[in-house]
Amino acid sequence: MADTPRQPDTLDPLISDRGEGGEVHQHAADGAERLTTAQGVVISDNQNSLRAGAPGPTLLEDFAMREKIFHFDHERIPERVVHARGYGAHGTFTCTRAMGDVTQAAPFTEEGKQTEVFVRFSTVAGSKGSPDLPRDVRGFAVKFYTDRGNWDLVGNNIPVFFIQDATKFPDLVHAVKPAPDRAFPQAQSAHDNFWDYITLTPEAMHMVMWQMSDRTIPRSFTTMEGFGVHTFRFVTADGKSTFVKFHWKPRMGLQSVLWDEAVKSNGADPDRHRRDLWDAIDRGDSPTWDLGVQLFDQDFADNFAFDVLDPTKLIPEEDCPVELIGTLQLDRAVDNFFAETEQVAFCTGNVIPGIDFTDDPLLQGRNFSYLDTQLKRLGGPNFTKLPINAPKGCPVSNYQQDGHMQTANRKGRVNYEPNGWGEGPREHPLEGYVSYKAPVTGDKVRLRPESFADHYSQARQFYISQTPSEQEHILSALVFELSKCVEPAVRVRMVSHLVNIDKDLARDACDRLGIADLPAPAPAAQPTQTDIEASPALSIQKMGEDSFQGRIMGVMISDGFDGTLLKALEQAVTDTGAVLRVVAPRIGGATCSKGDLHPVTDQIGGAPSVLFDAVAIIPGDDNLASSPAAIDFLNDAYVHCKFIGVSAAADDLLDACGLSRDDDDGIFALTDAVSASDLLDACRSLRVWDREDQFTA
Ligand code: HDE
Repeated sequence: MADTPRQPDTLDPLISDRGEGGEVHQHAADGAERLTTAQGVVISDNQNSLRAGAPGPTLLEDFAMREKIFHFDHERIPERVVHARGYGAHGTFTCTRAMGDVTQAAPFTEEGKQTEVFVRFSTVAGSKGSPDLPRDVRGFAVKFYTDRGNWDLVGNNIPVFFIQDATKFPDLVHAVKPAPDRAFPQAQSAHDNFWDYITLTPEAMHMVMWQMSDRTIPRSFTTMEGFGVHTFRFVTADGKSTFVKFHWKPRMGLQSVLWDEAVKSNGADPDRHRRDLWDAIDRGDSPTWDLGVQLFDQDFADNFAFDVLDPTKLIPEEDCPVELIGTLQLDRAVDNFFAETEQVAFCTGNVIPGIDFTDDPLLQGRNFSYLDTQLKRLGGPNFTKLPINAPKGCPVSNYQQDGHMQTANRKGRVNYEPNGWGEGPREHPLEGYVSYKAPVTGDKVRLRPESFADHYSQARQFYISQTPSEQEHILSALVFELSKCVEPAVRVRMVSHLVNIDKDLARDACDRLGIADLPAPAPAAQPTQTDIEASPALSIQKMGEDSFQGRIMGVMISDGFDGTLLKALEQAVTDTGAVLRVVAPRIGGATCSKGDLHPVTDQIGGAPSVLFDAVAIIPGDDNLASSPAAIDFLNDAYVHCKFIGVSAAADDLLDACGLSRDDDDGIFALTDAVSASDLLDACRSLRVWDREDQFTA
């Protein structure tokens, strides 16, 4: 639990007295902690710089002021070139199935073994201060502090990537980031440069379908999956290799928000995702994911319809099951955001015995990029000495020395190896990391393998695996994004790719974009496999968790509300393991019909219903029917397909929104404890998707 913040009125008072010239001095009482310079000199006055006379010119010799401002001037470090906006937490990985038969990797050697971890979630395109809910891929990077060294699994919440070769990455990122002349749009792909690049890059089409789906607007970090993306190798101590793909499965189940919610949420609470994680840990909820692996051998790889080294392809769970081998629990927020979340340095090259790379060309390029970028960002080669990056589970001993901010040079004269002084560490051929002996042959060429050439079949598979509601979301996302493109040719080019993915989708896109004729299909290196089967595991709605646990119910009340009913609702919410937030016209509280003041968590204007998973409305004397914020609260909850509980006193507000509790299965009459628990029961299915049928695009 977080420390209780100190109340302002308990701050140590400064004692004020007057100097000989009548000037006021303030100082702390004896025993209070002293403020010092970085050199340890106690500071006498932190409010006034040293001046020649008062008022008078400030003196250069004021070393305390110069040091303070010098340090402040250098507080910022370069933000990450991608994934700048992120949020981290500490936790534990627990092995639930020993994997010694396929890997010697330390976290998996025995059931029950625990390994400390640090996880950083992120968006990709936005800068450090951008909002949490743009349409964007999310990073899901995990640092395992194992007893055989640090292993970083630097993944995303989408199992495939836009490109097949690392050398294309700078172009992709330039295209999605704000244009260099106008410096907008921020944290968005809805612009010409992105779609211009993407439509000239057919290999991106599979990922684009994921990007246009609800996967890129997750409800929270805690309701998204994570994927290692590349095929890696598990390797045993005697050198046997098994291919492996990593999956993180959220215990809360998959859940996303609607685009309109995301847009409004970014205004109402741009920190929504980080706040959600912080609050969940603070409540003691310990967000949890299972680690799953898809294991397969060369034979499977040779017979699989796509190349397992192609990062734009996935292996459907139906073809190769995901086996659960451990759990990740986040239970400790950072003490300091900068020291930990900002300075954490993930490197795909950080592997341990038992984990090895494959020839996936994206992975190979990443292995260069991550180490390189940390040097720029953290200012020198000694970032591994920062506590968040230093191994915790094993000793570190080598002859690396000096460099910026060195804190751990060896003692004595020996700084090389081998040495005849009989001192210092030596390599160990058996315990040390030995690369898998993968055979390598071939000409030195710049050539994409033919087995990477099918760019549309898995894009199609993803689309046909979605529910009609999810397909509609993909279509409207495409229409939204392409409508932001000023250049008509870019829109047409994208539709020509959609023709290769799904003709109906392409036709609907034409219709909604106002493109008169369906364009010819984009030239395809390989034709789309039209017989490809759906994979239900790719759909969020099909994989929903059927639980309201950890979700947030927002109840709107006003003075004179029914206190007994609110209590009943509160109980039902608590019984479900959910959280209740109480919204009222005034933050100071609302008085129930019996005259008792009830605390509230949010004021109506600052808590639109987009911030909640379901809502209830229990008005009092003020029926809220003439409050624009209350009308928006209910209207939005309705169009965002949320479950709604209403007391009889909410009838006028329902009227004001043109709604009635009789014609919607998702609107519940709240009268007593039973109806409150019925509402919470219904909330398990999270959304009333049928409601979408009545809305037109
Ligand atoms: Fe990254 N990526 N990436 N990436 N990536 C970075 O490293 C890069 C890729 C991912 O929370 C950078 O420390 C290249 C795939 C995450 O600190 C940089 C390529 C996947 C994070 C970099 C890729 C990722 C990064 C920027 C194409 C999913 C945030 C800051 C070959 C498997 C880690 C940094 C954190 C960060 C390079 C593609 C995930 C520049 C060259 C594919 C989660 O090194």
